[in-house]
Amino acid sequence: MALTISERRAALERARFYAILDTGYVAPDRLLGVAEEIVGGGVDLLQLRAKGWARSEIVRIGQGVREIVDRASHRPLFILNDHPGLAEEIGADGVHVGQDDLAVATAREQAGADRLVGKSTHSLDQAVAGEREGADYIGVGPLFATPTKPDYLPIGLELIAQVAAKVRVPQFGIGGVNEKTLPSVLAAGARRVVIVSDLLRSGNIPAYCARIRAALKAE
Ligand code: TZP
Ligand code: MG
Repeated sequence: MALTISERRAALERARFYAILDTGYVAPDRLLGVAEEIVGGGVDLLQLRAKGWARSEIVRIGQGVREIVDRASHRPLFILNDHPGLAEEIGADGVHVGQDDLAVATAREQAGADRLVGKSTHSLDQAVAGEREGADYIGVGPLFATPTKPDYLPIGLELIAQVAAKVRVPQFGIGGVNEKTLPSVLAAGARRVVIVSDLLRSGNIPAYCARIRAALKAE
């Protein structure tokens, strides 16, 4: 059974560990296996990010990820990067848009009113604007230089506390978050993080997820 928007927002409020299944890091034939490992690792949110992929392929993999998420007893939220028009067909819990993508209201209109909309922000002004625009959550970053978004300048850790003081919707620190940087990110005041490359390149995804969850719980 699909969750209601209030159930989805409540799950988001509790969430702390957000993983992105980025097709830039995983061979196509490994994607569903990796999704299974990430979900089994107990993440709170899983995003499918398939830049440059054909819509039909995104739907195919997206539906596979949906089935994996549905089988998990802890029911993580499944977010689709971009493509709000595919959210219903895939059964995503929400979509994620960047600064150069559709406005939040337009994404929600296309995805359906019962789905979450998250937005990437790269400054305090953008974070405040993202909440005003109606985003259910915001990503704040890149905190550090990252191979996943090589063209972006790091914004630094000070922004975490500044955003927390001004924005009420859940905020996820993103960009260069890994096992080494996580303690500094938490010490800077972050409660929630997104991890992409460090997770996907780790040799043992379930063990990696367990260590991150333990570090988050200890804070
Ligand atoms: N948005 C800001 S940074 C980033 C995105 C999608 C990528 C973060 O990836 P990584 O590999 O965890 O640094
Ligand atoms: Mg985008």
